[in-house]
Amino acid sequence: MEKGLHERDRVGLQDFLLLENYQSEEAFIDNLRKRFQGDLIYTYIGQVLISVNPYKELPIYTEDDIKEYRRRHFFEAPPHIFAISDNAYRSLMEENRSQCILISGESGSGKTEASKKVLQFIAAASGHISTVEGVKDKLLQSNPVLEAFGNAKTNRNDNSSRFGKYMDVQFGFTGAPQGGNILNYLLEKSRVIHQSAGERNFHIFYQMLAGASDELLRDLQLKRNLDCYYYLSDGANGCVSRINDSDNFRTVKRAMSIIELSDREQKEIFEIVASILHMGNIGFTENEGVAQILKPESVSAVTKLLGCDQAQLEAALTNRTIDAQGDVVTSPLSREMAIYARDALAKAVYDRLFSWLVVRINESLQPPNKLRSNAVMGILDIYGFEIFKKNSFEQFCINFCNEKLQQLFIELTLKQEQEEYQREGIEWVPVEYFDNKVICNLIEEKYKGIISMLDEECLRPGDPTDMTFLEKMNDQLGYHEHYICHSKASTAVQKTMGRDDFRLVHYAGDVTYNVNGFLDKNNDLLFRDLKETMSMTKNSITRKCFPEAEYLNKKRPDTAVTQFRNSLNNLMDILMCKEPSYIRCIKPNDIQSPNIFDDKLVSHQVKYLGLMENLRVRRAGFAYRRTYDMFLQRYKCLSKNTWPHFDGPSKEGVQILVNELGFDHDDYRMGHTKIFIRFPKTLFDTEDAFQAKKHDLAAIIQSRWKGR
Ligand code: AD9
Ligand code: MG
Repeated sequence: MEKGLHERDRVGLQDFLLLENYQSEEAFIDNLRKRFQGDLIYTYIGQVLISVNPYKELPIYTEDDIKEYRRRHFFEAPPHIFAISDNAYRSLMEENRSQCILISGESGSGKTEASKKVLQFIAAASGHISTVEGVKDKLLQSNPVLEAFGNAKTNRNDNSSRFGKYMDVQFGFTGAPQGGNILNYLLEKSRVIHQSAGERNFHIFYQMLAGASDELLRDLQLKRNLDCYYYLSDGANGCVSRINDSDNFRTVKRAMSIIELSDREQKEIFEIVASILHMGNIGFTENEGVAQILKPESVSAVTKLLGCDQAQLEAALTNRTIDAQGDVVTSPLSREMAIYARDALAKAVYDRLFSWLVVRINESLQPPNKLRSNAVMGILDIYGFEIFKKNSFEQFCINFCNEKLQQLFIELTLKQEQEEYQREGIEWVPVEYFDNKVICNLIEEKYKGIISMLDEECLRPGDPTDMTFLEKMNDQLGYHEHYICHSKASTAVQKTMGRDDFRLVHYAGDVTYNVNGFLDKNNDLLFRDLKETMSMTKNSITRKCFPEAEYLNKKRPDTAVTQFRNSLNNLMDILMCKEPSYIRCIKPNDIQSPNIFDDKLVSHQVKYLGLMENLRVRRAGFAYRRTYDMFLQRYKCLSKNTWPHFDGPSKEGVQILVNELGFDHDDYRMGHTKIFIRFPKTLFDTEDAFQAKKHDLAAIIQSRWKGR
C-alpha cells in the first residue's frame, strides 16, 4: 500500500517548501498546474493544505484511504485532506486539545466538499462501535438537510452555501464522536423572494416539486410546474441538467428521518415550504392608495397550510398597526407596501424555519453528558468570497465574513510560528505581509466604520434613504485607501461604477456594491400584524418561530448587520482558543470544468490567499521541524553511532547524526524538543541518503535471505 500511495503522487512537489525558486509565483503555479493535471489536488505549504477543486470524482476517499492515513504520521504519506484530519484528530485524542479546521476559499472552490471529507474521516477513523453508529449517521446526515434548505444554484456554484456553518463534533473518551452542535450564520434570505438571472431559489423548493408524491403535492395544493410560482420565476430555468432534484428529495427525506424528524414534523416543514410558494403568488391591486388582495385563493392556501384565520391574514397583509406609546393605530397599506409586507413575511418564515431546523438538529445531536470529554473538533465552512455583476447587502456581509477569516488566518499562522520559535528558544526575523486588519476596521470600527454608519442611518429619525447613507460614507470614508467613491474615482473606474455604487478594495479583490436596499435589508422589518398572525398559527413550527413575546416587545431588535457582526466576533473567540488546521481551497476555472486550469484565475487566488507570503514566512524561518524522537527514529541508520539503537536522550543522538552528516551550523537549530532545519535541501539530502541506505539495507537483507 505504501508504494501504491506514493506512486499515485509522483507529479510535481508535494510540499511548496521544497520549491527551489520559492519567491516565484510562476514556479508556484506551475507546480499546482502539474499536480492538478495529474489529478493530484492536494499540496502542502508545511502544515497548510492547498486543495484545487478537481470538478470530478476522484477515487481517493475510500475506506482503505482512510485506514492508510490513520496509520501514518503527517509527512509520511502524500498530501491529503485525510492527513490534515488525522493530524487534528490525533492532537485532540493524545493531548486533549480542542481543534478547529478552517476552510477558506472563494465561492465554488470546494469548501463544503472539504468539510464533508473531514467529517467522513473522523466518523470512520474512530472505528465501528455499534453504540455510536447512530450519532455518526446523524452527524453525516445533517448535511443533506441543511444543504437542501441553505444552498442554492448561483452563477458561481451549482451548490452554493448561502449560510455560514460552524460545527463542533464532541468526542467521548474512546475517541468516537458522541454528538455535535451547529452554529449557523446569516442565511441569504432575500433569495426566497428574488434570484438573479441564471440563479435559483433554495434547493428544497425544486426538490419538493420534483420529488414529492402526487398525494403530498395535492395536500400542499401545489402543481409540479415551476412556472406556476412567482418566487421561482425570477432567475433561470429551474431545471439544471447537473442537478437531479427528484433524487435529492429522496436523499433529503431519508436524512430527515435519520436526524429524527418525526413524520408530523416533516409534514409541517413541507407545509411551510409550500406556504411560501403560495405567498409569492398573492397579488395586490390598489384602490385609492389602499392595497387590495388579488388572489384570495393563494391566501386561502397559506391559511390552510399554516393553520391561521383567513380574514386575519388578509388584514395583516394589507394593514399596519403601530403602537406609539400606548396609542394603537392601524392604517392601510399601499400596494407597494403590501408587496413589501408579503415578501418580508415569506423571508421571515423561511429564515426562521431554517434556524428552527438547526436547533432541532442540535437537539438530536446532543450527547449523553457522562460520555463527553471536553475537547471538540470544530469545522468551519462559510460562504466564500463573492464578486458578482451586481453586489448588494448580502455580498457585503459575506465578504466581510471572509475578511474576518483571513484576519484570523494571518494572526494564527504568524502568531503560531512566532510562538513556536519562542517556545523552543529560537531567534527569528519576522516577514512583511499584507495585514487586512485595515479593511476589517474600515467595515466594523465603532462610530467610524461602515457598519456603524449604516446602523446610524437606519435608526436616525427624519428621512434616511440608501442615498443619504451613501453620501455619508462618501463624505467620511472618501479618503480611505480601501474605499472608492464614484466622484473621487479615476475616469476609468468611474466608467465601471454607477452613482449609487461604492467600491471596497477587499483583500481578495475590488468589489462594487450597489447601495440600493441596504437600509431595508439592515432594518429587516416585519410588521407587527404579521408577527401576531404567525404566532397564532396551528402549524407548531411556525408558532414556535414567532413567539408571542416578540410582537409584544416594543424594543427595537438589533439590526441585521449588527447581529451578524456580533455572531462573527463570537465565532472568532470560539476559534481563537482552539488549535487550528487550515485548508485553503482554490478554484481552477470559472466554468466548473475538470479539464481547465486557468493560470490567471489561480494566480489571483494564490495572491489574495496570501500563499506566497505564507510560504515566505515558513522559509524565512525554518522550513522543517521534527521532534528529536521522530528525526532520530527515521535517520538513525545513517550513523554507526546511532544504529541500530541509541541509548541516550534523542537530542544527543540527533546532534551526533547532524555532526556526522556535516550539517552547517547555519542550516539548523536545536530547540528544546525539536530540530529546526532552515533549508529543505538539507532535509532532502538527508532523506536521499536515507532512501539509499534503506535500499542497501534491503539488498543486504534480501541477499541474506537468498543465502539461507
Ligand atoms: V460556496 O462558497 O459555498 O459557493 P464551496 O463550498 O467552496 O462554494 P463546493 O464545496 O460546493 O464549493 O464545491 C463546488 C463543487 O465542486 C461541488 O459541488 C463539486 O461538484 C465540486 N467539488 C469540490 N470539491 C470536490 C472534490 N474534492 N472532489 C470532487 C469536488 N468534486
Ligand atoms: Mg459551500
